[in-house]
Amino acid sequence: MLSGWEALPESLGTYSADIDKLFWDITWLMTFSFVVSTFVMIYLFGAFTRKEGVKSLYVTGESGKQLMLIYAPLALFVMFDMYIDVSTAAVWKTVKTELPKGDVKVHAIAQQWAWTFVHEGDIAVVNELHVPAGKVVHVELESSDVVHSFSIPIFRLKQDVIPGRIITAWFQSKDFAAVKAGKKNHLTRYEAGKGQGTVLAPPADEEGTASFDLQCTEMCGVGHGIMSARIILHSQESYDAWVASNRAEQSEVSGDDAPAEEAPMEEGAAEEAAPAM
Ligand SMILES: [Cu+2]
Repeated sequence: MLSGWEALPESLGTYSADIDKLFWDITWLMTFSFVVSTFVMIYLFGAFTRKEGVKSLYVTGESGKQLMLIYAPLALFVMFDMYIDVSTAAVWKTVKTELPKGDVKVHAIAQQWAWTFVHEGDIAVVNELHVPAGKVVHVELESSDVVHSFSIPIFRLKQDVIPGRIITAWFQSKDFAAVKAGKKNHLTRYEAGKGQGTVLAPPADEEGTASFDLQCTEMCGVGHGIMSARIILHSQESYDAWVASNRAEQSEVSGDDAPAEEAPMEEGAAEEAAPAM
């Protein structure tokens, strides 16, 4: 049973509410169109069914009244289309064609079936994207094998990741206090043996962080279903501390006087050195 079911996840990005508005506009326009056309069709089946002693009509659709019946609904649907096209174009421009100046840049490498995020200071982490809340983040997306899709549901961001190209996606979360206040305290997700839609408590956040789902949304092979990751939004202080401590750890790993086998390797840290950017 889907207890705790919600239509959409939290909306915590600067443009996520615009995308939700488009989603609901299109949903209601299509629902209206579907319901009206279905009822008209059912009515016509009954009204114009074969009747004893009544000859069928030969309708050419040329009289003024008949033309009205054709063009009035057509005009209505064209208006719906125009409304959707115009409002979509405005949001598309914001999300996809205009890249605002970035505060933070992350390089993301998709492969079957994991994400490697190379943060500032060459901090490479597998399946964990760390960013400061409230800042414009540029994510340079690259694939080392097949087409993947980078998706962060709370921002309503989706971007295909294409081998041979580097595509820059961007997002900006609400500020940290708003993110914390907006985070729902449950996740509806799959857990083996319990079935789809099981309500689970999310993993506990560390002080100064809030974590959310990040996933691949392109069928990219047999392990596609396990290609999920986390985005960890930090308060500015927490982010600065995270960068400082991980940068120090990484330089210890690569330092001449620190033998690699003694260097602490954080769980989830990349096995290999960060690729040159
Ligand atoms: Cu994938």
